[in-house]
Amino acid sequence: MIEFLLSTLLLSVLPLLQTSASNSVDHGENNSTLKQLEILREIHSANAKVELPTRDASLEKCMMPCEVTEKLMKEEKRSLCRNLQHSLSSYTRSTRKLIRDMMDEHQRSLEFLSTQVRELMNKVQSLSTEVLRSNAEMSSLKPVPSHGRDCSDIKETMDTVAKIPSGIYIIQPEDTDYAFEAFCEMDYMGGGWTVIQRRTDGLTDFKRTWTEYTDGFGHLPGEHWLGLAKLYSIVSQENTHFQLHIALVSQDDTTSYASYDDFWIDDETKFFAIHLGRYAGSAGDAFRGYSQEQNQDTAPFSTSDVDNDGCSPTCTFEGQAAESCSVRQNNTGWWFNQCGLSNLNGSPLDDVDLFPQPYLHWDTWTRNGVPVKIKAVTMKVKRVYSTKRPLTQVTSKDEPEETFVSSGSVQ
Ligand SMILES: [Ca+2]
Repeated sequence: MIEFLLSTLLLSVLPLLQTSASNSVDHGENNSTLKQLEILREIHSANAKVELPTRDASLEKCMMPCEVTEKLMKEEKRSLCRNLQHSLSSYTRSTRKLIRDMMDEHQRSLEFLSTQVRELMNKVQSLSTEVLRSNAEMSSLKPVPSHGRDCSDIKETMDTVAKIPSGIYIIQPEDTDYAFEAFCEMDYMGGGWTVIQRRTDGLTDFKRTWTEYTDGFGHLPGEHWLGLAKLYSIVSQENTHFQLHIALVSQDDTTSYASYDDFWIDDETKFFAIHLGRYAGSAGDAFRGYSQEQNQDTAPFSTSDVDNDGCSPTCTFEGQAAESCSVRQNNTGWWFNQCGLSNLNGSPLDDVDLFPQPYLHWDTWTRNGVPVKIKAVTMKVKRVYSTKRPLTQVTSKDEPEETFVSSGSVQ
């Protein structure tokens, strides 16, 4: 059977080989092809002579052709094997390289992730430490879980039991349906002071809108504005009136103060207009200034977005025309009146080189005729108990007393 197939194959290949050989002979190029052709001819003639033998006889008669065939097949097989081995080894090499590259890539990714995790762990650690430290620092500033109508009320009701410290307390003024936190100064001048404003380090932005000045902003233990709505609820309680105390610190660490024996504000429908009693102090009555044009008493509150400053159409501030006192003073809120001599909410102008003036204004506090540069201020209110003097008389302009002077005067 094999011989038959081989013979058939040779018959079909021979003409091609002959043609190829003749071409090669013509050019004298390929002797090996001729040899192969000779071998194949031999095989063919041998096969042609052979009548289909019996199995036993064929083994003997086919010795030569079979050997050649076997040789060719072996060579073919070896060639195939070599190719296969080559392909396999090449495939193995490329697969190994691919795996190596992937592992390297994974290793790099793992190292990157490890670094990330380490950095995150460090951050978490440092944040945890920070939180613990903050908690430890703030524990002394946590609001005391006691209620009073204001800091004076808390001082009176609690201080009879034990001395109470300054700090944040929860207060709920009379006739209000909500409680809020406020900083109470319990040591300063007899204690019981509700802080309504504090400036110390310039870290709180006082460039704020009407809503923010109404609601309050800042950090109660540090710089803050309690809020006009809360202030109104405190100072408008029945059968009370409040003293306002303004403590000032200059940039060269001298202190001064201004005090008003009565202080209240209107509600929001009247833009929280300020009402001041008689002045006492060492810093001068900057709220009223030196003339009626500078008088901020009874002035409504103004912000950059709610303008009640009385500049119509403009007024002069520091030698320049101003349409809005708030805008001219870096969008801060105050009881401006054309614009007046005080603004304790002032903040540094964005371009301080152009306007290097101090930003906290209490311009009746002067030295050598020049307003003192102020770096810190606290505004606070305290209940004043005097049943002898109704509010209408407190603001009277012709009732001098030992400490407080009548409205319009400047010390
Ligand atoms: Ca205006």
